[in-house]
Amino acid sequence: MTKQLYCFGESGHSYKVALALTLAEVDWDPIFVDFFAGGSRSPEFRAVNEMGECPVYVDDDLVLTQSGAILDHLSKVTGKFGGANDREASEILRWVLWDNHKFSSQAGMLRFLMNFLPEDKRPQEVIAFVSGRLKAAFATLEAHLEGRDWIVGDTITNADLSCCAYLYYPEPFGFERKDYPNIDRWLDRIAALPGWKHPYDLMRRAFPAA
Ligand SMILES: N[C@@H](CCC(=O)N[C@@H](CS)C(=O)NCC(=O)O)C(=O)O
Repeated sequence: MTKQLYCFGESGHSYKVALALTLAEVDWDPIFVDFFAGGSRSPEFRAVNEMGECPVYVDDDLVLTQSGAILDHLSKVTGKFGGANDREASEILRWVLWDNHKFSSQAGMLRFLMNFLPEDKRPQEVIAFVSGRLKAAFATLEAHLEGRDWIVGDTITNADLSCCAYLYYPEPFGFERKDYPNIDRWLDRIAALPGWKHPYDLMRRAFPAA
């Protein structure tokens, strides 16, 4: 049976998994969740994921949520992106946890507040606070990538797939690639991998292109 991913184009957390599946050449079908119309809050969706979040990965009787857990599962199945040894696997986990706590979580929230909320509902104080925290996280990643091609080891891993998730989107949230040359080169490196696709080319968007 083809694997399925509950997702939507604007969801960077979903993109992590969509990209892992695509780069690993696994057949999968997206199931569109109309997030901005409350799709992740419906009783039907809650029955699929009690946490009310995308992505949800379905493979036969396996239903798995949390992008980090899904990436880890896919590595076990495909043998890809999980690191070369136990030490690298622990390093990858460290960055995936950091990403979920400090990086993609804040980037996703900020991009939502600055682009998808109606203009008169955008909370400027919250935007300023989250922007400051996200800037510090960008500095952490930029420094780590100094002299490195990949976040962990010498090839792409789940650490890269997790951390890059929000950085190819066009909607502004204070991230300019020119301000972070190491991140800029790293994003080009990922995008040059055979089979790479932009999130909007992998998953249906809720907001069509302007
Ligand atoms: N840590 C989760 C975050 C997932 C997440 O926040 N997904 C967003 C869409 S990008 C969502 O569904 N949010 C619903 C909500 O916050 O109510 C993961 O990595 O899967």
